[in-house]
Amino acid sequence: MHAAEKKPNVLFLVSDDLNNFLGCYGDPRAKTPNLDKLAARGMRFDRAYCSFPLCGPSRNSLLTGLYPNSTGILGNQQIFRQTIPSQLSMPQAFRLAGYFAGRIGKLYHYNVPNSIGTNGHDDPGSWELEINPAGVDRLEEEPKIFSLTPGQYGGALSWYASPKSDEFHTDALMADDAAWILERRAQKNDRPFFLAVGFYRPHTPYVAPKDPYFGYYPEGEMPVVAGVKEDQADLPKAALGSHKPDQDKLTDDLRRQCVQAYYASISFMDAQVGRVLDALEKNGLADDTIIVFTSDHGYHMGEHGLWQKMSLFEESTRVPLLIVAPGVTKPGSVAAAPISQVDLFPTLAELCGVDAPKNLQGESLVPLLKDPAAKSRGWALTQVVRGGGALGRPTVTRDVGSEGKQFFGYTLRTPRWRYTEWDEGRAGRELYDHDNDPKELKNLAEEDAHSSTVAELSHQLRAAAKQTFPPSGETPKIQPGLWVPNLLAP
Ligand SMILES: [Ca+2]
Ligand SMILES: [Ca+2]
Repeated sequence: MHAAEKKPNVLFLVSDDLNNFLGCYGDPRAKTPNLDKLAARGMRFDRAYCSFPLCGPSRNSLLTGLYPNSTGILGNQQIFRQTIPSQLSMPQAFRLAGYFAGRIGKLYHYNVPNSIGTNGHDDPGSWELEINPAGVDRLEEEPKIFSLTPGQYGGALSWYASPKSDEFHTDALMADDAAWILERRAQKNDRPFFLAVGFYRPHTPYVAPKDPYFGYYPEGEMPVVAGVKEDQADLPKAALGSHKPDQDKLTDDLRRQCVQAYYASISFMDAQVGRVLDALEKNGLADDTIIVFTSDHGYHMGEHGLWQKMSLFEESTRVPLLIVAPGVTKPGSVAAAPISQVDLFPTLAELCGVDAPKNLQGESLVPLLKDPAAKSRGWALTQVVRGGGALGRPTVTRDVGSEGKQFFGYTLRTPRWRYTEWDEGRAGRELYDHDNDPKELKNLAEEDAHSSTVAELSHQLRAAAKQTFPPSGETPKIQPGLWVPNLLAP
């Protein structure tokens, strides 16, 4: 193939449970020099949102370009091959277009830390090469990890300042593997590549080398969110439904340690991103490679009294998104339009001239990449499930709330507002004015002065939610007998 005909490569970097605690997003504490440098090279999306603030549903959605109501995946431990088996995933579409597609670490859902070093709930059809390293964080250090629920590390708040340096940890081993693949790809230079690297940090347990990363964040200087009781007074119960009982054990000292370890894990992950980007540069690939960096959903560090994910507040739904597209994005550009991660598949397909399935539900961000003021959809929709065991086996249904078994929360983000309905409003509504209340502290939904805004946004939210279902009218369900992914370390 002649160089002129060659399609661009894609380096797709995704972090796990990372919110916007990054220097390039204005965080006052974060030491993230590599991601800051990446943001300066291309476009930073300031209002990027996941479709569902939980690993499995979000990743299935992002990698298929379909909302969770169309993948049928509303919980972890499941994959879209069990619900919509013939749908092409994004990396699979690239493979069919002649790309080398490789995966290192967590792209589809994994139980962290137990599935580190395995294929997790992977989709083999998406890749021709999969690499699953495991470092000391998985293999040696678990007995030393502090956890709010002793013995549990993935769901419970848990952390450890490791005495072992970077090169022993899983995310650093993944950066090594990425560098190796990039070198091989540059040598062979036969096909373009789609290389996906899924870092595990800063997902719990927050394990990172003590030196230097914990030292960047002195425990006594870590913030503790104040005024939680007053803030919660105007909230429907469902808005706080992601609270876990063991989090009542948190003292302010533990909160500060938790925040410190979360930040330390972010800086450690940032250093590994830097090593992958250095390898891209060193192998002469940077000018021909589109770089995407994002996370699978946002994360709470005590805002509204919440920790981790599964809420519909800004902190849990918003994700970092940086895109460098050589010849398309301008250095240091910023897009303020609300966008969704379902938009990534159509975007990369357009940038690379790859045929995408016709049923994708997002829209290409290429106009925004060229001009951040370009017209776009103007909203992003995120959903979650409450009741009926939201972390168990929720199912897609249009009859939400019926029989009191489970109900959906939907939240719509526009440039100015966040509007949320729980069980179509029957279990509460929330309205926040981001022009005046970026922390979403004052719920305006029941105030007369805002009734016309609520009516308008409610109409818009329901129209948007309708678009998240497949046009056939059939809601996807787990089909018995279909391939069940290879599981799992105990
Ligand atoms: Ca996650
Ligand atoms: Ca409030």
